[in-house]
Amino acid sequence: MKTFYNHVHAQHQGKVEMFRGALVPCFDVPARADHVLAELQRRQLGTVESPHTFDDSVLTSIHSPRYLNFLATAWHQWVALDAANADRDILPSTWPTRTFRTDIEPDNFAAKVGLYSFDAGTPFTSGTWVAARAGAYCALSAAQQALSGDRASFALSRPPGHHAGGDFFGGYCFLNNAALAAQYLRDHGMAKVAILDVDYHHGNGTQAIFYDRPDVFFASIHGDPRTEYPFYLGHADEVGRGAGLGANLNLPLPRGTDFSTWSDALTTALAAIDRFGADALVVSLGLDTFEGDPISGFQLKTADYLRLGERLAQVGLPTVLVFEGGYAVQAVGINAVNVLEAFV
Ligand code: SP5
Ligand code: ZN
Repeated sequence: MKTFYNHVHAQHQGKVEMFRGALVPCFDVPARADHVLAELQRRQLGTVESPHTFDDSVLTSIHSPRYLNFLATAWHQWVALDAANADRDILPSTWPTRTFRTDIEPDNFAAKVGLYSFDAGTPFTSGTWVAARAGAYCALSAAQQALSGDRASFALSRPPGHHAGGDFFGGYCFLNNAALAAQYLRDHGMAKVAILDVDYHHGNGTQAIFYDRPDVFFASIHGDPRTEYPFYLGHADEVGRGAGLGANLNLPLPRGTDFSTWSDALTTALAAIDRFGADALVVSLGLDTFEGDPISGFQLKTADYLRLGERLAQVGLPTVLVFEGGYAVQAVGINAVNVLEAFV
């Protein structure tokens, strides 16, 4: 199994995020990905390669040109406001909620940041664009590997991606790595692609991107959005729209859910993916379902990730696994590599 990894992920190193009226240290730290890399190397599981690069047209298969232009120029615009901003991260503070217009991109920089985001927990830093783009290239390279016949490939992307929509960032995500991989598979001969999102948080960005489409099935097992982030999407009655009706499956579970209940939801999700008849599977592999995760509420144990890897392999499809959340920094490497090792 090949892993795609680019060390420039570490250039995305947010300082603080907003939590209950205070700025607290970021949970998405570079060490997360580096623990996964170290564990892959310790167990000698496959090879680690640098991603290929891709044309901008590949990114615009999912993201709007004006959003990509914002991401590419945001840091320059920020420092141009005030040279002292070079030592501060960009954090949104104003948003166009209901009744506001989003068709006009404001000239004001803070207003632009709000237009293209949905929370104050996702700092944009000097290295964010370079890291996010390299992470997207990891996912696309992993998709290429699946197309060339590999049974499984892993994108060790950071920052994560599943909360990012076609034109917004949030939830620590900027480019939707799993969506880009799924679209790449669609554009290169795979007629039907399934995405299974096992991150603790609902993959609102991925769901939104494919909500109207019959060719990409999205299934997600996550904390109930009535109490869990990202709150405003991920309910069980969201089943797709128009031509995409029936191609979206949400399985929200309460805080405190353990592996036995979680595993029943996995059975439901995998049965639906089987009925859909996908040619390939993309897994949004969040490890924040772990009992020791500092911001999440499920109770999965380290050994449970071996069971998850076995179940994913039993689906029998070419599979692209994409790293998402998982904030118990010391455990995330072992848990992620448990999935991968059991899969292969
Ligand atoms: C990819 C991913 O997993 N994104 C998750 C983003 C969650 N952002 C909100 C975090 C809320 C932090 N709560 C702190 C609880 C401390 N006890
Ligand atoms: Zn998460």
